[in-house]
Amino acid sequence: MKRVFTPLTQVVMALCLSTTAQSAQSQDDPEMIWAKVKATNQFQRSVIANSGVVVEHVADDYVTVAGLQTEINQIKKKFDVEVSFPLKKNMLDYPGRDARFHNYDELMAAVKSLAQNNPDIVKVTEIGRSIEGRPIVNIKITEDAARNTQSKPAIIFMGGHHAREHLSVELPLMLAQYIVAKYRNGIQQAENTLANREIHIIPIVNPDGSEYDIQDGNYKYWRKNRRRNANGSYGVDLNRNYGFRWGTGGSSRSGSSDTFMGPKPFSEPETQAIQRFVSQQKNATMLVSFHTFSELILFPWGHSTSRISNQRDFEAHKRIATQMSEWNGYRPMQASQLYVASGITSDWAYGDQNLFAFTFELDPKSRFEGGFYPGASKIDVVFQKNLRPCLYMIGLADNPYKVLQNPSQRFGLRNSNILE
Ligand code: 0X9
Ligand code: ZN
Repeated sequence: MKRVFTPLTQVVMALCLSTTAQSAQSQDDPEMIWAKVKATNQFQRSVIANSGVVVEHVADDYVTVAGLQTEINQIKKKFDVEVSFPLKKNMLDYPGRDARFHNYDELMAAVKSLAQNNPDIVKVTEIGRSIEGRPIVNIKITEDAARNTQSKPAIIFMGGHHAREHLSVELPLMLAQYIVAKYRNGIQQAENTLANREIHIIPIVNPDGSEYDIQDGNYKYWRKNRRRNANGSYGVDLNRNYGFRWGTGGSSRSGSSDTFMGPKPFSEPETQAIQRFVSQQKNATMLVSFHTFSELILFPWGHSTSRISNQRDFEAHKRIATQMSEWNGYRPMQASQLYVASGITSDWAYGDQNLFAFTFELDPKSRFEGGFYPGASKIDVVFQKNLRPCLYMIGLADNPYKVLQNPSQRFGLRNSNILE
C-alpha cells in the first residue's frame, strides 16, 4: 500500500494541530487522541483495533488511529507510537463552506420530493426510528413502486452508519436521484432496470449522530449513535452492534469507547430497523454499506482472518470487488485484512442473511486529504467515481454468480443495466 504522507510533514502537522487542540472534554464527548502507530501486518493491526480505537488509515508499516487516552496508553505498551496528539474538533464548517451537504431535514425534504414527484417508481417508507425518534427511511425504486410483490431481484444500499461520514449519505441520495432522473428522461436502460430490479436505498442509518456532529456549526468528530449508556457516556458504534459473531474482536465493551459494541447484539433501534427491514426483503441478493474514508472495497469476513468457507462465494465477492476497483480506483480486499472488527453490517448480511455484501470506504484516501471532512467539492467526485460500480451491482443482483462465468456467457443482463 502506498504511503500517504511523509513522516516529517506529519510531525509538523501534529505540532500545528496540538497547539490549538481543545483540552477539557465532558464525559458525554470525551477527548480523542490521534496517533500514528508502527504496525506491519493484519495481526498487529487487529491487536491495535482490539484496544477499542478506530483505525483510520492503514499503510504498509503503520496505521493511524483515533481513540481514548486509555486506549492509546494500552497500545503504547506493545507498539511504537510515533506521534500522538489530541484531536482538534472544529475542522471545516459544515453550514458555511459545506452547506451542500444535507442535514437531516434537508435530506428528508429531498427524499420526500423525489417520492412525491415520481409516485410510479419511488416509494418511501419509514423502517424504524432512531433513539431520539427520527424516522429512518428506505427509498424503494422500481416500476410500479406502490405494489409490494417482491417479485424482482433486489439490492439494498445504505449509508450514514457513522455520524461524521457525511459523504456516505450524499452518495446514496445522489444515486437515487440519478436513477429516477434517467428513467424520467426516457433512457431505455433505466426503464429496463426498473422493470427488472427493486432498488432499496437507506441514505442514513444514524441520523441522531449525524445531526449531533454538525449541531453547532463545528464538526465534532462524532462516530456513534446517541444512546445514553449505563456509565453515563454516549453512543454505541452501530457498525459493531450487528448480531453476527458480535463482540468477537475489534470492538470495545466500554461505553466511552468509539467502538462500543453495545450491551447486546442489535441493542440499538437503528440496527434493529436494518435487521427487520433486510430480513423482510426475501428477494434481495446484495447489500452495500457506504462508509468513509480510505478508498477501499471490502468484503466478508471482517470478524475473522479466515476466508469465507464457500469458495464460490469467496471468488464471486473477490471478482466483483476487483472489477469495481478498476472503475473507482479503490483497493479491493477482505475486510479483516485491514484489521479484525466484529458486529459489522456486511458480516451479518452475508453470514446471517446470505447476501452478497460489500463495505465501501469512500474518498478521500487519507486524513491529510480531508479525512472525514473533505469538503463539499468531493461530493460530485465521489458520486462520479462510484456510479458505475453501483450500477454494476444493480445489474448483478439477479445472479451475482454470473461474474464467475466466462465473458461470452455474461451477456444476460446487458439490456437491463443502465450503463451497458
Ligand atoms: O471500522 C469500521 O467500522 C469501518 N471503518 S470506518 O472508518 N468507516 O469506521 C470498517 C469496517 C471494515 N471491517 C473490518 N475492518 N473488519
Ligand atoms: Zn464508518
